[in-house]
Amino acid sequence: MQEIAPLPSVGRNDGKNRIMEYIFLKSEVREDGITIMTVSAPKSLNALNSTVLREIDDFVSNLDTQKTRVLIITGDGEKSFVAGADISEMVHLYEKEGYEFSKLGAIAFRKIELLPIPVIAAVNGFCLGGGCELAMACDFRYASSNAKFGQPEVGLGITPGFSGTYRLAKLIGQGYAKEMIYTGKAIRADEALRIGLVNAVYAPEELMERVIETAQKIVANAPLAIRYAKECINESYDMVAADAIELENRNFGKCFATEDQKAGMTAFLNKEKPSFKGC
Ligand code: DAK
Repeated sequence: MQEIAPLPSVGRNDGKNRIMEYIFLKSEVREDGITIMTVSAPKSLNALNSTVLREIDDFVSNLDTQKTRVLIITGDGEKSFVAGADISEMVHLYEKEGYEFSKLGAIAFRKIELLPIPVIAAVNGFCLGGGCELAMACDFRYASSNAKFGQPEVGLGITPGFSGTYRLAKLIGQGYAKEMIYTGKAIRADEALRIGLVNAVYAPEELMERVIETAQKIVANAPLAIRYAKECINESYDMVAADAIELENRNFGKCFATEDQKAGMTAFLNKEKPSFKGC
């Protein structure tokens, strides 16, 4: 039986700042409030091994969501977003390790879903299995025209994991989800657009520019209002209508305790552009 390797790379402190050093992640923290996290395991088309999953967890857990207002997740290179969980690692696992591996991904992806800021997946190629599950943990997805989406797990003798069965069915409906999962077939970006798995498709060379454009529009809005709206949309999925409406009422009310609500409405009445502080 193979043990899951201990995390070989995490952030460290240099006395003042936390320094992130990862093997399989690259990150760019931009001045405009946008951070880009890139999964980078080029030899395996950015497949997710347990170290990548731990690094994603570490990255997301330590992201400064005051400074970063939108997170973009993408894959390194032109061919692949993430080609799934790492089959060369999974082949050696037995039940207990399979369960641990599953938890690693499920916990990391849930942290992405629950981040108090929007997360956009820029899907730049193969988006298979665990890759599709990573993309689905993001708030929404833009794809390049060469992207391919699929849940090929049953062809490997396993079920989709990392909450794939749950999120895919919620996102595109049970019929399409079951067809994708039972057949394991990959679908093209235009088909993913048609069934609502992605919001938009762009030429590969245009993709990141378009994602950043959308992220900048989000950054211009009130961060707390976005945070409360995200919480309502995420949580109301699992609620009965009365609870969902009450949560919305509460979060709407909370906005009136913010300076940004006064700033936004005053700017509108003065025919000015608002400037939001996030408080
Ligand atoms: N894992 C490991 N290595 C991979 C990989 C993967 N998922 N995908 C690609 N690679 C490696 C290839 O083995 C190859 O390595 P070398 O032979 O060069 O050493 C290299 O990347 C380039 O790949 P190809 O030579 O195959 O490139 P092609 O362009 O010909 O094909 C492809 C690209 C993406 C169509 C093909 O590589 C492919 O079919 N890859 C596997 C895709 C796949 O089946 N992905 C799903 C993996 S299963 C769960 C939790 C999680 C999951 C399941 C359950 N529980 C909690 C229950 C998740 C499961 C998965 O994601």
